[in-house]
Amino acid sequence: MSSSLILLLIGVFKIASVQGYVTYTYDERNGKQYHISNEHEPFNLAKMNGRCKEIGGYLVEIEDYGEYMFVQRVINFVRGRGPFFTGLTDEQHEGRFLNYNDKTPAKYLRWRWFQPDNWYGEDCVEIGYRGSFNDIGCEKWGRYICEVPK
Ligand SMILES: [Ca+2]
Ligand SMILES: [Ca+2]
Repeated sequence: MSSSLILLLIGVFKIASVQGYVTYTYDERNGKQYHISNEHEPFNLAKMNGRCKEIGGYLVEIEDYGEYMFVQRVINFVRGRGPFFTGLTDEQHEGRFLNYNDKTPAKYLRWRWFQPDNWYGEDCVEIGYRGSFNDIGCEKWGRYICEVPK
């Protein structure tokens, strides 16, 4: 099987990268681009969402299973060290996860076993390379995922 066919099957296409990011696009499904930051650095919701805005997007908001699967595949494809931060946070109200950018409620949650556990007050959400979500401290080091709509 050719590598291009494999890529087609998993639906992950790397396109020209934005500086500082590894960039993937999908779609026939939603046409969105996903940019994963290259640097491992202390996370900060406002700062990272602001950086996503600079490239026309916002911190990733996973809306359904299809998008979840795509983002998980991108993370597996990148293979770098995580955690990979999303735009979800429950910093305003414990246990109620909202998208940081527009404060809308999470539409799709797929927690890892025994998560979210709010361990020592974890209010941000990461996606691991094995998929599924974990609440994690918002100040932890990691990379973040921007979503850029059409
Ligand atoms: Ca929490
Ligand atoms: Ca946790």
